[in-house]
Amino acid sequence: MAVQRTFSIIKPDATKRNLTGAITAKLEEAGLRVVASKRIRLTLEQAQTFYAVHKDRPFFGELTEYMTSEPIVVQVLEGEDAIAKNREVMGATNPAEAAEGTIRKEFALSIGENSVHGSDGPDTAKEEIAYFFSGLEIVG
Ligand code: RTP
Ligand code: MG
Repeated sequence: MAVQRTFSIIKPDATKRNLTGAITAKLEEAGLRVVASKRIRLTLEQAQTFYAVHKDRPFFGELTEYMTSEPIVVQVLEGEDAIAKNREVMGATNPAEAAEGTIRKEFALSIGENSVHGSDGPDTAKEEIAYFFSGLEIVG
């Protein structure tokens, strides 16, 4: 597997509880390198654009409100097989189903307030990175 980049978000429930460092440590321990990082506050319009794929789902309103409720930390992660590796260390969407040792098992509060986002494939990784970062902000 080649070196890949993926996009990660430390979500509002986690920044609010001061877990940015603890979550970043888990990502780094999994072999992922943080090659870009910034703390931002999403507008509702930005959250709706980012999660447009879920616009017809019943939780869309709740999800986009939540994502704007506190600052988030957006990151680009780099490493061997980074997309799958990040999904693995995040754990299942629902923390009740997440494996031991994963970020969501350890930190997530609920299926909605689940502490992290990670791109689900190469195309979304590319799109999501480009939505939040310019080339100059990513230093590999
Ligand atoms: P993410 O996109 O945030 O990395 O998470 P994911 O792939 O594991 O989950 P996805 O199905 O893409 O859902 C996106 C986010 O929507 C919230 N959600 N709430 N209330 C619910 O039933 C529900 N289902 C999903 C979660 O914050 C999830 O991460
Ligand atoms: Mg997803």
